[in-house]
Amino acid sequence: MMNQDVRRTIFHVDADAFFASVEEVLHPRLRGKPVIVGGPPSARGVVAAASYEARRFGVRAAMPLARAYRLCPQAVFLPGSFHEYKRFSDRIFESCRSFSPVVETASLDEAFLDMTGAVDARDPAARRADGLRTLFGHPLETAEQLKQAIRAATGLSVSVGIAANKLVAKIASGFAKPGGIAWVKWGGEAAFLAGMNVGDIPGVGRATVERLSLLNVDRVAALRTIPEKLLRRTFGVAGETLFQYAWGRDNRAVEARTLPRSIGRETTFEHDTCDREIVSAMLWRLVARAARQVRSLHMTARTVSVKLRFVDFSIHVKSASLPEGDRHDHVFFQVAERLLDRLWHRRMRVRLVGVTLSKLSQDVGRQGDFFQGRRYEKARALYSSIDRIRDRFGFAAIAQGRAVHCLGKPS
Ligand code: TTP
Ligand code: MG
Repeated sequence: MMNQDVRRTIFHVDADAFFASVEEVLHPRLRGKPVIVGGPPSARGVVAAASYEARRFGVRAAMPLARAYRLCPQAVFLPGSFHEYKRFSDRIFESCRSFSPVVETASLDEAFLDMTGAVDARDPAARRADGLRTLFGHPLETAEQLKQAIRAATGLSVSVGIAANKLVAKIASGFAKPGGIAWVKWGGEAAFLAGMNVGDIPGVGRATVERLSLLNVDRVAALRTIPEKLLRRTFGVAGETLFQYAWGRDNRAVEARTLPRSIGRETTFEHDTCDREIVSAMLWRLVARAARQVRSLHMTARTVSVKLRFVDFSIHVKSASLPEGDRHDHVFFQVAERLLDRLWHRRMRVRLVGVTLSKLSQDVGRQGDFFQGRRYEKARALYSSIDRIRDRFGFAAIAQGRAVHCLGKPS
Protein backbone atom coordinates (compact mmCIF):
# COMPACT_ATOMS: atom_id res chain seq x y z
CA MET A 1 0.00 0.00 0.00
CA MET A 2 1.32 3.42 -0.87
CA ASN A 3 2.21 5.86 1.83
CA GLN A 4 0.02 8.94 1.51
CA ASP A 5 1.93 11.31 3.78
CA VAL A 6 3.77 12.97 0.95
CA ARG A 7 2.20 16.35 0.29
CA ARG A 8 3.84 18.14 -2.55
CA THR A 9 2.91 21.09 -4.71
CA ILE A 10 3.36 20.11 -8.32
CA PHE A 11 2.74 22.16 -11.45
CA HIS A 12 2.14 20.37 -14.73
CA VAL A 13 2.69 22.60 -17.75
CA ASP A 14 1.56 21.55 -21.25
CA ALA A 15 1.63 23.69 -24.39
CA ASP A 16 -1.67 24.10 -26.23
CA ALA A 17 -1.71 22.46 -29.69
CA PHE A 18 2.07 22.63 -29.55
CA PHE A 19 3.29 21.96 -33.12
CA ALA A 20 0.38 23.87 -34.64
CA SER A 21 0.90 26.81 -32.27
CA VAL A 22 4.62 27.01 -33.10
CA GLU A 23 3.66 27.23 -36.79
CA GLU A 24 1.30 30.09 -35.94
CA VAL A 25 4.03 31.96 -34.07
CA LEU A 26 6.42 31.50 -37.03
CA HIS A 27 3.76 32.36 -39.63
CA PRO A 28 1.31 34.82 -38.06
CA ARG A 29 -0.89 34.69 -41.18
CA LEU A 30 -1.99 31.23 -39.97
CA ARG A 31 -3.53 32.67 -36.81
CA GLY A 32 -7.22 31.95 -36.46
CA LYS A 33 -7.15 29.38 -39.28
CA PRO A 34 -7.47 25.63 -38.78
CA VAL A 35 -3.89 24.30 -38.84
CA ILE A 36 -2.95 20.63 -39.13
CA VAL A 37 0.63 19.35 -38.79
CA GLY A 38 1.51 15.91 -40.15
CA GLY A 39 1.81 16.27 -43.91
CA PRO A 40 -0.26 17.00 -47.00
CA PRO A 41 -3.79 15.53 -47.05
CA SER A 42 -2.68 13.14 -49.81
CA ALA A 43 -0.04 11.54 -47.56
CA ARG A 44 -0.72 8.28 -45.80
CA GLY A 45 0.38 9.62 -42.43
CA VAL A 46 -1.59 10.76 -39.42
CA VAL A 47 -2.25 14.09 -37.75
CA ALA A 48 0.50 14.99 -35.27
CA ALA A 49 -1.12 18.19 -34.04
CA ALA A 50 -4.30 20.12 -34.79
CA SER A 51 -4.97 23.71 -33.77
CA TYR A 52 -8.06 24.30 -31.65
CA GLU A 53 -9.74 25.83 -34.73
CA ALA A 54 -9.21 22.53 -36.57
CA ARG A 55 -10.47 20.58 -33.55
CA ARG A 56 -13.82 22.36 -33.83
CA PHE A 57 -14.31 20.33 -37.03
CA GLY A 58 -13.56 17.10 -35.18
CA VAL A 59 -9.91 16.79 -36.24
CA ARG A 60 -7.76 15.03 -33.62
CA ALA A 61 -4.16 13.85 -33.18
CA ALA A 62 -3.39 10.38 -34.59
CA MET A 63 -6.29 10.59 -37.10
CA PRO A 64 -5.38 9.72 -40.73
CA LEU A 65 -4.66 12.90 -42.71
CA ALA A 66 -7.18 11.85 -45.36
CA ARG A 67 -9.92 11.75 -42.75
CA ALA A 68 -8.84 15.14 -41.36
CA TYR A 69 -9.12 16.51 -44.89
CA ARG A 70 -12.68 15.23 -45.25
CA LEU A 71 -13.63 16.86 -41.95
CA CYS A 72 -11.88 20.15 -42.62
CA PRO A 73 -10.78 20.64 -46.26
CA GLN A 74 -10.10 24.35 -45.71
CA ALA A 75 -7.39 23.61 -43.11
CA VAL A 76 -3.76 24.51 -43.74
CA PHE A 77 -1.80 21.21 -43.84
CA LEU A 78 1.89 21.45 -42.89
CA PRO A 79 4.70 18.88 -42.93
CA GLY A 80 6.16 19.95 -39.58
CA SER A 81 9.57 21.39 -38.71
CA PHE A 82 11.11 19.43 -35.89
CA HIS A 83 14.09 21.72 -35.37
CA GLU A 84 11.78 24.62 -34.66
CA TYR A 85 9.72 22.54 -32.21
CA LYS A 86 12.86 21.54 -30.36
CA ARG A 87 13.99 25.17 -30.17
CA PHE A 88 10.64 26.26 -28.74
CA SER A 89 10.60 23.29 -26.39
CA ASP A 90 14.00 24.27 -24.98
CA ARG A 91 12.75 27.78 -24.36
CA ILE A 92 9.62 26.55 -22.57
CA PHE A 93 11.74 24.39 -20.26
CA GLU A 94 14.21 27.23 -19.68
CA SER A 95 11.33 29.40 -18.46
CA CYS A 96 10.18 26.54 -16.20
CA ARG A 97 13.66 26.27 -14.69
CA SER A 98 13.50 29.89 -13.59
CA PHE A 99 10.57 28.83 -11.36
CA SER A 100 11.94 25.58 -9.93
CA PRO A 101 15.24 23.71 -9.99
CA VAL A 102 13.29 20.44 -10.19
CA VAL A 103 11.81 20.28 -13.68
CA GLU A 104 10.96 16.95 -15.26
CA THR A 105 10.41 17.17 -19.00
CA ALA A 106 7.86 14.54 -19.86
CA SER A 107 7.63 15.18 -23.61
CA LEU A 108 8.61 18.01 -25.96
CA ASP A 109 5.81 20.25 -24.71
CA GLU A 110 5.13 19.20 -21.14
CA ALA A 111 6.95 19.39 -17.85
CA PHE A 112 6.35 18.77 -14.16
CA LEU A 113 7.72 21.37 -11.73
CA ASP A 114 8.15 20.56 -8.07
CA MET A 115 7.01 23.80 -6.40
CA THR A 116 6.86 22.34 -2.87
CA GLY A 117 7.90 25.02 -0.41
CA ALA A 118 8.18 27.63 -3.17
CA VAL A 119 4.52 28.66 -3.11
CA ASP A 120 2.24 29.34 -0.17
CA ALA A 121 -1.37 28.26 -0.44
CA ARG A 122 -2.55 29.92 2.77
CA ASP A 123 -4.60 33.08 2.68
CA PRO A 124 -2.61 36.34 2.86
CA ALA A 125 -3.53 37.05 6.52
CA ALA A 126 -2.21 33.69 7.69
CA ARG A 127 0.91 34.22 5.65
CA ARG A 128 1.55 37.64 7.24
CA ALA A 129 0.89 36.36 10.76
CA ASP A 130 3.41 33.60 10.25
CA GLY A 131 6.15 35.96 9.14
CA LEU A 132 7.67 33.24 6.95
CA ARG A 133 8.04 34.02 3.28
CA THR A 134 8.09 31.67 0.35
CA LEU A 135 9.94 32.35 -2.88
CA PHE A 136 6.68 32.86 -4.75
CA GLY A 137 3.25 33.76 -3.42
CA HIS A 138 -0.04 32.09 -4.03
CA PRO A 139 -0.06 29.02 -6.36
CA LEU A 140 -2.55 30.57 -8.80
CA GLU A 141 -0.62 33.84 -9.06
CA THR A 142 2.60 31.90 -9.53
CA ALA A 143 1.09 29.76 -12.27
CA GLU A 144 -0.10 32.94 -14.01
CA GLN A 145 3.44 34.37 -13.82
CA LEU A 146 4.80 31.14 -15.29
CA LYS A 147 2.32 31.31 -18.16
CA GLN A 148 3.35 34.90 -18.85
CA ALA A 149 7.05 34.04 -18.73
CA ILE A 150 6.52 31.27 -21.30
CA ARG A 151 4.38 33.53 -23.47
CA ALA A 152 7.09 36.24 -23.36
CA ALA A 153 9.85 33.75 -24.24
CA THR A 154 8.02 31.85 -26.98
CA GLY A 155 4.70 33.46 -27.90
CA LEU A 156 3.01 30.18 -26.94
CA SER A 157 0.03 29.51 -24.73
CA VAL A 158 0.29 26.79 -22.10
CA SER A 159 -2.13 25.28 -19.60
CA VAL A 160 -1.14 24.61 -16.01
CA GLY A 161 -2.43 22.01 -13.56
CA ILE A 162 -1.61 22.35 -9.87
CA ALA A 163 -2.00 19.49 -7.41
CA ALA A 164 -0.33 17.53 -4.63
CA ASN A 165 0.85 14.82 -7.04
CA LYS A 166 1.88 14.29 -10.66
CA LEU A 167 -1.17 12.29 -11.71
CA VAL A 168 -3.70 14.86 -10.58
CA ALA A 169 -1.58 17.81 -11.79
CA LYS A 170 -1.46 16.26 -15.28
CA ILE A 171 -5.19 15.59 -15.41
CA ALA A 172 -5.80 19.12 -14.11
CA SER A 173 -3.77 20.75 -16.90
CA GLY A 174 -5.82 18.81 -19.44
CA PHE A 175 -8.95 20.03 -17.70
CA ALA A 176 -7.70 23.65 -17.93
CA LYS A 177 -7.09 23.47 -21.69
CA PRO A 178 -6.71 25.59 -23.67
CA GLY A 179 -4.93 28.40 -21.91
CA GLY A 180 -6.20 27.93 -18.37
CA ILE A 181 -5.02 27.06 -14.88
CA ALA A 182 -6.67 24.42 -12.70
CA TRP A 183 -5.81 23.88 -9.06
CA VAL A 184 -6.96 20.74 -7.24
CA LYS A 185 -6.49 21.45 -3.56
CA TRP A 186 -5.03 18.85 -1.27
CA GLY A 187 -7.79 16.46 -0.20
CA GLY A 188 -9.93 17.27 -3.24
CA GLU A 189 -8.31 14.69 -5.55
CA ALA A 190 -10.93 11.95 -5.23
CA ALA A 191 -13.84 14.31 -5.78
CA PHE A 192 -12.10 15.91 -8.77
CA LEU A 193 -11.65 12.55 -10.49
CA ALA A 194 -14.96 10.91 -9.56
CA GLY A 195 -17.00 12.01 -12.59
CA MET A 196 -14.24 11.57 -15.17
CA ASN A 197 -14.08 8.70 -17.62
CA VAL A 198 -11.53 6.00 -16.83
CA GLY A 199 -9.90 6.83 -20.18
CA ASP A 200 -9.01 10.27 -18.80
CA ILE A 201 -6.48 8.64 -16.47
CA PRO A 202 -3.04 8.92 -18.11
CA GLY A 203 -1.83 5.50 -19.24
CA VAL A 204 -5.33 4.05 -19.53
CA GLY A 205 -5.63 3.28 -23.23
CA ARG A 206 -8.46 2.06 -25.39
CA ALA A 207 -7.86 -1.62 -24.59
CA THR A 208 -8.03 -1.02 -20.84
CA VAL A 209 -11.17 1.09 -21.27
CA GLU A 210 -12.77 -1.81 -23.17
CA ARG A 211 -11.85 -4.35 -20.53
CA LEU A 212 -13.16 -2.11 -17.77
CA SER A 213 -16.42 -1.65 -19.62
CA LEU A 214 -16.86 -5.44 -19.43
CA LEU A 215 -16.82 -4.94 -15.65
CA ASN A 216 -19.45 -2.20 -16.10
CA VAL A 217 -16.91 0.49 -15.29
CA ASP A 218 -16.84 3.68 -17.34
CA ARG A 219 -16.43 6.41 -14.72
CA VAL A 220 -13.57 6.69 -12.24
CA ALA A 221 -16.06 6.52 -9.34
CA ALA A 222 -17.21 3.10 -10.55
CA LEU A 223 -13.61 1.91 -10.78
CA ARG A 224 -13.28 2.42 -7.02
CA THR A 225 -16.00 -0.13 -6.33
CA ILE A 226 -14.07 -2.95 -8.03
CA PRO A 227 -12.19 -5.01 -5.43
CA GLU A 228 -8.46 -4.36 -5.66
CA LYS A 229 -7.87 -8.12 -5.88
CA LEU A 230 -10.00 -8.38 -9.00
CA LEU A 231 -8.12 -5.49 -10.63
CA ARG A 232 -4.87 -7.19 -9.75
CA ARG A 233 -6.07 -10.47 -11.28
CA THR A 234 -7.26 -8.73 -14.43
CA PHE A 235 -4.42 -6.27 -15.00
CA GLY A 236 -1.49 -7.60 -12.95
CA VAL A 237 0.62 -5.03 -11.09
CA ALA A 238 -0.91 -2.31 -13.25
CA GLY A 239 -4.21 -3.12 -11.50
CA GLU A 240 -2.84 -1.87 -8.19
CA THR A 241 -1.68 1.37 -9.73
CA LEU A 242 -5.08 1.72 -11.38
CA PHE A 243 -6.78 1.39 -8.01
CA GLN A 244 -4.54 4.03 -6.43
CA TYR A 245 -5.03 6.36 -9.40
CA ALA A 246 -8.81 5.96 -9.14
CA TRP A 247 -8.53 7.67 -5.74
CA GLY A 248 -6.17 10.33 -7.08
CA ARG A 249 -3.21 8.86 -5.20
CA ASP A 250 0.27 8.93 -6.67
CA ASN A 251 3.58 9.06 -4.85
CA ARG A 252 5.99 9.45 -7.75
CA ALA A 253 8.51 12.22 -7.21
CA VAL A 254 9.29 14.85 -9.82
CA GLU A 255 12.68 13.92 -11.19
CA ALA A 256 14.87 16.65 -12.61
CA ARG A 257 15.68 15.34 -16.07
CA THR A 258 15.60 16.29 -19.70
CA LEU A 259 14.57 14.43 -22.83
CA PRO A 260 17.18 11.82 -23.71
CA ARG A 261 19.63 12.24 -26.61
CA SER A 262 19.90 8.49 -26.93
CA ILE A 263 18.17 5.43 -25.53
CA GLY A 264 20.26 2.40 -24.61
CA ARG A 265 19.62 -1.02 -23.13
CA GLU A 266 22.26 -3.59 -22.23
CA THR A 267 22.58 -6.78 -20.29
CA THR A 268 25.36 -8.93 -18.87
CA PHE A 269 24.91 -12.65 -19.46
CA GLU A 270 24.60 -14.85 -16.43
CA HIS A 271 27.09 -17.18 -18.13
CA ASP A 272 29.54 -15.89 -20.74
CA THR A 273 28.53 -17.26 -24.11
CA CYS A 274 29.85 -17.82 -27.58
CA ASP A 275 26.47 -18.96 -28.90
CA ARG A 276 25.53 -16.44 -31.56
CA GLU A 277 21.86 -17.45 -31.39
CA ILE A 278 21.69 -16.55 -27.71
CA VAL A 279 23.38 -13.20 -28.24
CA SER A 280 21.13 -12.47 -31.17
CA ALA A 281 17.99 -13.37 -29.21
CA MET A 282 19.02 -11.10 -26.38
CA LEU A 283 19.81 -8.34 -28.85
CA TRP A 284 16.27 -8.56 -30.23
CA ARG A 285 14.88 -8.26 -26.74
CA LEU A 286 17.01 -5.21 -25.96
CA VAL A 287 16.09 -3.60 -29.28
CA ALA A 288 12.40 -4.16 -28.50
CA ARG A 289 12.72 -2.46 -25.14
CA ALA A 290 14.67 0.50 -26.48
CA ALA A 291 12.26 0.91 -29.41
CA ARG A 292 9.31 0.88 -27.02
CA GLN A 293 10.87 3.79 -25.14
CA VAL A 294 11.38 5.67 -28.43
CA ARG A 295 7.69 5.20 -29.27
CA SER A 296 6.45 6.21 -25.86
CA LEU A 297 8.26 9.54 -26.27
CA HIS A 298 6.63 9.99 -29.73
CA MET A 299 10.12 10.02 -31.19
CA THR A 300 12.04 8.30 -33.96
CA ALA A 301 15.68 7.16 -34.03
CA ARG A 302 18.05 7.06 -37.00
CA THR A 303 21.23 5.52 -35.64
CA VAL A 304 21.63 2.05 -34.17
CA SER A 305 24.75 1.02 -32.22
CA VAL A 306 25.58 -2.43 -30.95
CA LYS A 307 28.12 -3.06 -28.22
CA LEU A 308 29.77 -6.31 -27.17
CA ARG A 309 32.01 -6.82 -24.18
CA PHE A 310 34.13 -9.92 -24.29
CA VAL A 311 35.49 -11.94 -21.39
CA ASP A 312 38.77 -10.05 -21.61
CA PHE A 313 36.71 -6.88 -20.91
CA SER A 314 37.49 -5.41 -24.30
CA ILE A 315 34.54 -3.41 -25.64
CA HIS A 316 33.65 -3.30 -29.33
CA VAL A 317 31.02 -0.97 -30.75
CA LYS A 318 29.66 -0.54 -34.27
CA SER A 319 27.03 1.89 -35.50
CA ALA A 320 24.98 2.39 -38.64
CA SER A 321 22.29 4.86 -39.65
CA LEU A 322 18.97 4.44 -41.38
CA PRO A 323 18.08 6.73 -44.30
CA GLU A 324 15.18 8.06 -42.21
CA GLY A 325 14.14 8.03 -38.59
CA ASP A 326 12.10 4.99 -37.53
CA ARG A 327 10.49 3.60 -34.39
CA HIS A 328 9.84 -0.06 -35.09
CA ASP A 329 11.60 -3.07 -33.56
CA HIS A 330 12.14 -5.06 -36.75
CA VAL A 331 13.72 -2.15 -38.63
CA PHE A 332 16.23 -1.51 -35.84
CA PHE A 333 16.84 -5.21 -35.44
CA GLN A 334 17.79 -5.71 -39.09
CA VAL A 335 20.49 -3.07 -38.66
CA ALA A 336 21.53 -4.43 -35.26
CA GLU A 337 21.86 -7.94 -36.66
CA ARG A 338 24.16 -6.73 -39.46
CA LEU A 339 26.27 -4.90 -36.88
CA LEU A 340 26.43 -8.05 -34.77
CA ASP A 341 27.76 -9.92 -37.84
CA ARG A 342 30.52 -7.37 -38.18
CA LEU A 343 31.38 -7.60 -34.47
CA TRP A 344 31.31 -11.39 -34.42
CA HIS A 345 34.91 -11.97 -35.36
CA ARG A 346 36.64 -12.83 -32.10
CA ARG A 347 36.91 -16.37 -30.89
CA MET A 348 36.09 -15.28 -27.44
CA ARG A 349 33.07 -15.55 -25.20
CA VAL A 350 30.74 -12.57 -24.80
CA ARG A 351 29.95 -11.12 -21.39
CA LEU A 352 27.66 -8.28 -22.29
CA VAL A 353 25.54 -7.10 -25.21
CA GLY A 354 23.99 -3.66 -25.58
CA VAL A 355 22.10 -1.55 -28.07
CA THR A 356 21.75 2.22 -28.30
CA LEU A 357 19.30 4.14 -30.48
CA SER A 358 20.33 7.73 -31.18
CA LYS A 359 19.77 10.69 -33.55
CA LEU A 360 16.37 11.01 -31.93
CA SER A 361 13.71 13.26 -33.42
CA GLN A 362 10.06 13.92 -32.86
CA ASP A 363 7.86 11.65 -34.97
CA VAL A 364 5.85 13.91 -37.23
CA GLY A 365 4.83 11.29 -39.74
CA ARG A 366 6.86 11.04 -42.90
CA GLN A 367 6.52 11.04 -46.60
CA GLY A 368 8.46 8.21 -48.18
CA ASP A 369 7.48 6.79 -51.50
CA PHE A 370 3.98 5.40 -51.67
CA PHE A 371 4.94 1.82 -50.86
CA GLN A 372 7.28 2.67 -48.04
CA GLY A 373 4.76 5.09 -46.60
CA ARG A 374 2.08 2.43 -46.48
CA ARG A 375 4.44 -0.11 -44.95
CA TYR A 376 5.47 2.38 -42.31
CA GLU A 377 1.87 3.15 -41.43
CA LYS A 378 1.01 -0.55 -41.25
CA ALA A 379 3.97 -1.15 -38.95
CA ARG A 380 2.88 1.80 -36.87
CA ALA A 381 -0.59 0.32 -36.36
CA LEU A 382 0.85 -3.10 -35.59
CA TYR A 383 3.25 -1.78 -32.99
CA SER A 384 0.64 0.33 -31.30
CA SER A 385 -1.39 -2.86 -30.71
CA ILE A 386 1.71 -4.65 -29.47
CA ASP A 387 2.42 -1.80 -27.06
CA ARG A 388 -1.17 -1.87 -25.79
CA ILE A 389 -1.01 -5.60 -25.12
CA ARG A 390 2.34 -5.26 -23.41
CA ASP A 391 1.07 -2.38 -21.27
CA ARG A 392 -1.71 -4.65 -20.14
CA PHE A 393 -0.03 -8.00 -19.74
CA GLY A 394 3.63 -7.17 -19.33
CA PHE A 395 6.51 -7.20 -21.74
CA ALA A 396 6.79 -10.98 -22.10
CA ALA A 397 3.18 -11.25 -23.32
CA ILE A 398 4.37 -10.91 -26.90
CA ALA A 399 7.69 -12.18 -28.06
CA GLN A 400 8.69 -11.69 -31.67
CA GLY A 401 11.19 -13.48 -33.81
CA ARG A 402 14.34 -14.44 -32.02
CA ALA A 403 13.32 -13.04 -28.65
CA VAL A 404 11.32 -16.26 -28.25
CA HIS A 405 14.60 -18.02 -27.54
CA CYS A 406 15.22 -16.00 -24.41
CA LEU A 407 11.79 -15.98 -22.82
CA GLY A 408 12.09 -16.62 -19.13
CA LYS A 409 15.73 -15.59 -19.02
CA PRO A 410 16.72 -12.62 -16.88
CA SER A 411 17.29 -9.37 -18.75
P1 TTP B 1 0.15 16.92 -26.92
O1 TTP B 1 0.51 17.82 -25.77
O2 TTP B 1 -0.46 15.60 -26.61
O3 TTP B 1 -0.85 17.66 -27.91
P2 TTP B 1 -0.93 19.18 -28.33
O4 TTP B 1 0.07 20.01 -27.64
O5 TTP B 1 -0.89 19.24 -29.84
O6 TTP B 1 -2.40 19.59 -27.90
P3 TTP B 1 -2.97 19.86 -26.43
O7 TTP B 1 -3.41 21.29 -26.43
O8 TTP B 1 -4.12 18.93 -26.30
O9 TTP B 1 -1.86 19.59 -25.47
O10 TTP B 1 1.44 16.63 -27.78
C1 TTP B 1 2.43 17.63 -27.99
C2 TTP B 1 2.98 17.54 -29.39
O11 TTP B 1 3.53 16.25 -29.62
C3 TTP B 1 1.91 17.75 -30.46
O12 TTP B 1 1.73 19.12 -30.78
C4 TTP B 1 2.44 16.94 -31.60
C5 TTP B 1 3.27 15.86 -30.96
N1 TTP B 1 2.56 14.57 -31.02
C6 TTP B 1 2.90 13.67 -32.04
O13 TTP B 1 3.79 13.92 -32.83
N2 TTP B 1 2.21 12.49 -32.11
C7 TTP B 1 1.19 12.17 -31.25
O14 TTP B 1 0.58 11.10 -31.35
C8 TTP B 1 0.85 13.12 -30.21
C9 TTP B 1 -0.27 12.83 -29.24
C10 TTP B 1 1.56 14.30 -30.14
MG1 MG C 1 0.30 19.88 -25.53
